[in-house]
Amino acid sequence: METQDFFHVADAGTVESIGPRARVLRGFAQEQAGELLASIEQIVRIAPFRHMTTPSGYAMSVALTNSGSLGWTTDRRGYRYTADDPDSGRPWPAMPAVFARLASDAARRGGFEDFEPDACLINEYAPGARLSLHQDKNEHDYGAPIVSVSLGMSAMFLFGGHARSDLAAKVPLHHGDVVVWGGEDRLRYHGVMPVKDQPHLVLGSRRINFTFRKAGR
Ligand code: MD3
Ligand code: FE
Repeated sequence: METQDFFHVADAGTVESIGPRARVLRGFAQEQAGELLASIEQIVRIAPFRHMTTPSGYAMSVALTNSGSLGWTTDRRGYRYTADDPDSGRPWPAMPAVFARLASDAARRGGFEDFEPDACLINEYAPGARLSLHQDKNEHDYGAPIVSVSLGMSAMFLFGGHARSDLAAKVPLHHGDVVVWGGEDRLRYHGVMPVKDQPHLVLGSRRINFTFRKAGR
C-alpha cells in the first residue's frame, strides 16, 4: 500500500458531519473498491468516458459516463437527464446491484432510509481536472439524498452555501470515502479543486467519483 493510502486507513469507519444533513463516511467503500472498479470497467465498455460540452460551449475537464435508467448529460442546449446515451443512442448501462446496495446502505448510515437511486453519474478526473462551484438542480425531487463515492487519487472537495458567493469549506476526499447529502444541504453549492497528480496505487493518475441520484419520478 502506498503512503497516500496509509494515512487514511486509521480514519476508516469514522463519520464526519459537514452540514446539518451532510456526512462523510470515511472508507465506507474501501473494501468493495475492487468490485466497484470492475463494474465501472464493464459500464465504460458500453458507454465510454467522454468530455461533454457545457451550454456556454466549453468542454468539461472532467470526463463522464452514466449507469441506471437515467443519465446526466450536457451539450450546447443545456443540462438534463436522458434515458439514452446521446453518443450511441442506446440506453445507459443498467445500474449494477453492488452499486444500488452500496448507495442504499450508505444513505441509511447517513440518515436517509429507503434510498432507491435511478441514476449514477460517473466522473473521471485526470490531474488538473476540476469542477467549478455548482448546484445539482436537474433532479425531479430534491427530497431524495445524493450519495457520492470517491476512488483513486485524493481531491479537495469544496462545500459552499446556498449562494455562489458563500465561503466554501474544504473537505479532502480519499479513496473509499462516501459522502451523503440531503435535506437542507441538498442544494448547497459545491465543486472540486484541480486534482493534484499524486498517483494512486490501484488507479494511477486518476480519480473516479460516482454519485447516486434519484433523478426521475
Ligand atoms: C453536495 N461531483 O457530479 S461529489 C457532481 O467529486 C459532483 O465528482 C463531485 O458534484 C465529484 O455533480 C462532487 C458530490 C456531490 C454531489 C451532489 C451534491 C456533492 C453535493 C449535492 C449537494 C451538495
Ligand atoms: Fe454536483
